[in-house]
Amino acid sequence: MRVGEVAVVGRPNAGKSTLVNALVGEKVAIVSDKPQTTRRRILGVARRPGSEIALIDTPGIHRPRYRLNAAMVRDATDALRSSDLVLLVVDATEPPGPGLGFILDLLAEAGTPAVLALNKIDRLEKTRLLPILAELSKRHAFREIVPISARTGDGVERLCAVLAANLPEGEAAYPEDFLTATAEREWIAEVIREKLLERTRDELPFAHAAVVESVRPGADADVTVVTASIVVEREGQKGIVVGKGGAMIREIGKAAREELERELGRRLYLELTVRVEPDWRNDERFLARLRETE
Ligand SMILES: Nc1nc2c(ncn2[C@@H]2O[C@H](COP(=O)(O)OP(=O)(O)OP(=O)(O)O)[C@@H](O)[C@H]2O)c(=O)[nH]1
Ligand SMILES: [Mg+2]
Repeated sequence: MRVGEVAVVGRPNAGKSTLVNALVGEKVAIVSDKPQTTRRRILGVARRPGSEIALIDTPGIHRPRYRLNAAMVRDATDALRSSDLVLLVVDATEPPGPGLGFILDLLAEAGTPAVLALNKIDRLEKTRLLPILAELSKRHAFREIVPISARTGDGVERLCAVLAANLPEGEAAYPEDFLTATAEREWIAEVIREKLLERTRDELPFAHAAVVESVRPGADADVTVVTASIVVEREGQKGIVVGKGGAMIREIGKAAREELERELGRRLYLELTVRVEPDWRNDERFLARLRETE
């Protein structure tokens, strides 16, 4: 068996979570078209005959301006240093800039072996691929560079084989049906965030958090009652999330409930509210509470 931990790192929005979901074969991480969607490490186990790959999805590495972001970047760099292998995901449609240079410096410094996945090739003309591959191979001694599309699945199985081949031999570390370590209430909060991210723009995607306050059985035995809140920084943002006559928050709640009911296989009653916590992104106590479930 090839077994080990692979830290999936890269710039925000490169497609790390999409790729982790594709490799695992189940949705273990939320995805959105906004940067900084993933805010903490997420484990997803990918199994193939002869291999068990513990993928650690991480927040995109960026220049942090708040304590929240400093903790996100720390999560990513810790994973990069402590894993058996790094999988660097690069968006092929973005010109390589200083942000990528910073990650390559981290890689060189950590000395962890690394594979590069050049993602989103479905959006690239074939003739443009070669010069990008040549440029990236000059920047770091990658074990291998694999062009992929996490969205269409193109190249993903080849990448999986490359990852396995670069892991040590060992014995399976997780029970056969184990996919992720995310606790249920944490996952509920993530799905709420995903539905909000799908429907908002500008500063809101960065300025919100979701907190699940309680999960308990309802009066009706087959219903679970969840109380949760979306936290924003200002009254104006609260107005946007609530929407006209409560339309937006109802829509977010409905979309989250429908997905969660499908995934959890039971009925949910989701009580969703919005509240303002000024400057929560710098509030150590609030951030500690967000991470409590880890
Ligand atoms: N066209 C195309 N889009 C992709 C591909 N992979 C991911 N995306 C899109 O890119 C966006 C970002 O994807 P995510 O998986 O959330 O990216 P991430 O790297 O996890 O982002 P952060 O968590 O914010 O760091 C989403 O809109 C995805 O649908 C791909 O192969 N092709
Ligand atoms: Mg992500």
